[in-house]
Amino acid sequence: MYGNDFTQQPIVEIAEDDADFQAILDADGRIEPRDAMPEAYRKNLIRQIAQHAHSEIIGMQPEGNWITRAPSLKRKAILMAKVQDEAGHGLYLYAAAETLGADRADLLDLLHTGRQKYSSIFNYPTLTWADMGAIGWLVDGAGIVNQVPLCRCSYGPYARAMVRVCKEESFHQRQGFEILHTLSHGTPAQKAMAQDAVDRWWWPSLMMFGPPDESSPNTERSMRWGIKRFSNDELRQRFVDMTVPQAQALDLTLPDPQLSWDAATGHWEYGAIDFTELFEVIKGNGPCNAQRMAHRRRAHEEGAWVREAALAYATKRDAEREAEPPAAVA
Ligand code: BYC
Repeated sequence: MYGNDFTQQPIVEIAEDDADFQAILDADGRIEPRDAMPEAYRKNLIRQIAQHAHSEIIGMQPEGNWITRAPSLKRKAILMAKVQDEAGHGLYLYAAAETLGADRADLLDLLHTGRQKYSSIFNYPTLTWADMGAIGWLVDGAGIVNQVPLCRCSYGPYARAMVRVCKEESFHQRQGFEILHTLSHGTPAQKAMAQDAVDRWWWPSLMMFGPPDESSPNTERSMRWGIKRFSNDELRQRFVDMTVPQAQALDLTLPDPQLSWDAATGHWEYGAIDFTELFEVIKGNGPCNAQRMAHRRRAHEEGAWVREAALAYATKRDAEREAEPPAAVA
C-alpha cells in the first residue's frame, strides 16, 4: 500500500526487461505509485486511464440530455444519481492517473485539444427515453464486461478504483434493463420505442471493445504487463454471450440476423462488425463528436471559477494548519 506522500517521491525508471518488475507481474502482484517501473509501462497506463476518465465525464452528456425529460420523479432521481456516479468515476480515474505523475490539468488539455481519445460510444445521440434503458443495459453492460478484469490490473490504484466503479456500473446496468423491461411490456408504441433504441445501440456497443485483435496495437503489450487481462475480441464475445439471453428475457430482438448459437464452441456467433464506422467515430466524424467536445470545453471554461475557489480555500486551509500545528499526542 502507499500513503498520501507518494508525490514527494521521485519517479524511478527501470528497463523494460527488469527482473524484479517482471517477478512482481509473474507473481500477480501489484505495482504501486512510485515503485520503479519502465517508462513505457507508466506511459501506457496514463494513456489508458486518462482516456477511460475522459470517457466517464463525456459519458455524462448523452444521459444528462434526458434528466429534464425523465417520465417520472423517480426516474429523474435515478438518472441524476447515475450521471453523478459517472462524474465520480472520472474523479477516481483522474486521481489514479495522477499517482503516475500525470497532471490533471494537462490531461484535460489533451482531451480538449483532441490529442487524447474518449470512448466512441458517447458520440451517438439519445433520441428517446428508451435510449436511457439501452445505454444502461448495453453500454454499461459492455462497460462491466470490459472493466471487471481491470479490477485485477497490475497497477494497484487503477485496479482498486475499478472495484467501486464496477459495483456502481452493475446498478446502472440493472436500471437500464428495468427501463427496457417496463417499456417492452407496455403499450405497442412503448415496445416499438424500446426496440428502436436497441436497434441503434447494439452495434456501437460491440464497437466499444475496440478494434479486432489483429488490428489492436496496444493489446499485446498491455496483456504482457497485466494491464489488460483479455483481448478486445475475447471480451466482445463474452458480452454477446451474456446479452443474448437477456434480450430474450426482455422480449426484444438484437439487430443481427446472423446471431446463432454454436453448440460446438458454446458461444453465440455474430455478424460482421462495420469497423470503418468505429474508426470514423474515433477520428472525430461520429454523429455527435463536435457537439460533445464543444459542450465539454464550455463546461470546463464555465467551471473555472469553481476550481479557483477550491484552490483558494485549500491554500487558506493549509496556511491555517501550518500556523496552528495539531497538538502533540501525549
Ligand atoms: N473508442 O490497441 P487498442 C464506460 C483506440 S467508459 C475510442 O485496442 P487498447 C462507461 C485506443 O485508445 C468506456 N477509441 O487499444 C462510461 C487506441 O488508441 P491510442 C471506456 C478507441 O487501449 C460512462 C486505438 O483505438 N472504457 O464504459 O488496448 C457510462 C487502438 O485500440 C476505442 C474504457 O476506457 C473506442 N471504442 O484497448 C457508461 C476501459 N477502442 O490510445 C459506461 C479501459 C479503441 O493508442 N480501456 N480505441 O491512441 C480499455 O479497456 C482499452 O483501452 C480499450 C481499447 C479496450 C478501450
